[in-house]
Amino acid sequence: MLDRLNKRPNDLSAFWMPFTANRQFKQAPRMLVAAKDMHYTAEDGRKIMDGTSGLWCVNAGHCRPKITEAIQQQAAELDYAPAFQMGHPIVFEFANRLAAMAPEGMDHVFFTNSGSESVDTALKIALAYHRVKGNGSRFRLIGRERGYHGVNFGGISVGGIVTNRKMFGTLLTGVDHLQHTHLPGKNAFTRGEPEHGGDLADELERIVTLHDASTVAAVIVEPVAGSTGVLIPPKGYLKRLREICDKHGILLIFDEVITGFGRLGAPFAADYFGVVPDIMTTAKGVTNGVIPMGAVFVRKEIHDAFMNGPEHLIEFFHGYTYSGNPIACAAGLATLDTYQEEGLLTRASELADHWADGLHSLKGEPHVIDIRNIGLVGAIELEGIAGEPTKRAFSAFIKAFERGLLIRTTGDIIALSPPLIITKGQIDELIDHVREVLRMID
Ligand code: PXG
Repeated sequence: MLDRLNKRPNDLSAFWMPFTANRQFKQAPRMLVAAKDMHYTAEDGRKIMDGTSGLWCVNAGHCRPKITEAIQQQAAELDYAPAFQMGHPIVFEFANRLAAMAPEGMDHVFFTNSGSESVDTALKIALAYHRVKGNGSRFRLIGRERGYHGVNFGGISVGGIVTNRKMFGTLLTGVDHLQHTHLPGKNAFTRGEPEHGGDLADELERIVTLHDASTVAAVIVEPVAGSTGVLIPPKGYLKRLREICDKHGILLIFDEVITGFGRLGAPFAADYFGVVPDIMTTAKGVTNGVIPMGAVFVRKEIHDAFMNGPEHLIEFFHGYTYSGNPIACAAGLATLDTYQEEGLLTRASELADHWADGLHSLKGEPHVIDIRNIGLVGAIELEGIAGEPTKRAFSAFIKAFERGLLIRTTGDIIALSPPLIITKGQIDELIDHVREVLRMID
């Protein structure tokens, strides 16, 4: 039951909250009750600026009318259609629209319901691809330290965030990891792509030599690692990964769950860096975060490799009840319309300098040991309190929320990724908020 005055439920106990300090939250809940464009409304009526696009997903800002209307109309017309052995028009239309905007050659789309599902789908496509090509010995998957690829078993196996892995048994076997590219000693306070560390891609050559290329199926990386605290690829790093994969017949997977749909100032990170992977995982911004959905893009050769054998047989034993759900597709089409009408897929490139100036003006504020930026993403790394990691950034998060700004923290890093509709004036406001918060916390 809701208390209609303050909209707060009178019992918070049943809901086990994801990736949340449940006990802390339930003692002092932070409730959001409405949202519009750049702002949330908290239950006490305060406006909270969204410095994180929700969780890196609401790229066009909140409660955009076109998207709302599309969802309402679709829900009234065709609410659900079976995803297996049946079709409905809007899912084909949406796949075509996505393929048309994807990097060159990525012209087939497999729908999922989240980034985690997109990642596990991509890993399965990679393994099965080698097998249908007669290369079943290629079973190894290579991820990277500090990588985040969602929370399903495939994703945490190739992922490199220790807390997300250590409780969950043996994970997938046959996985190895590249070193992460975070070199604060050399690259601290770099604007954009760091100078140092491009050669870390050569470690892939070493790993491939160790296992032999004939056992390696795919390499998966986030072009810009988001969740771990915004690690930007050093100059030349992604190109070098591409070259090594090509040399050895290994598939390159870009996890673009965060970087997709305009976050860097180009539709995808593949466009931004001029490096096209073989498989690309997306979610979040594909529907502006409004309805759960993910989309895995694959190259024609990969898709076509499955299209053999008797035509009445299923080619790929994988899919979800809600793959290509009609309401999600309607939300997605309206989202693409909104992005296109407002130029949002490239808007971050127009704002990037102003954003970088603002962020780097925080150098010298208390506790700040590094600042990183690219497109409309930024990170401010704080010196942790001795013996109490994460505490300082978490108190920044609480203080910021009290003062009307939503930020994300991971470890002792503040991550920022505002909706792509943000104005320069609002960027200044956001940065001023952060500055004040840094001066307030212990
Ligand atoms: N891959 C990447 C690169 C991600 O960033 C996922 C996969 C998983 O997506 P789903 O939809 O299953 O959550 C993600 C998700 C944060 C944060 O603040 C990041 C994510 C999710 C929630 C919070 O760092 N990324």
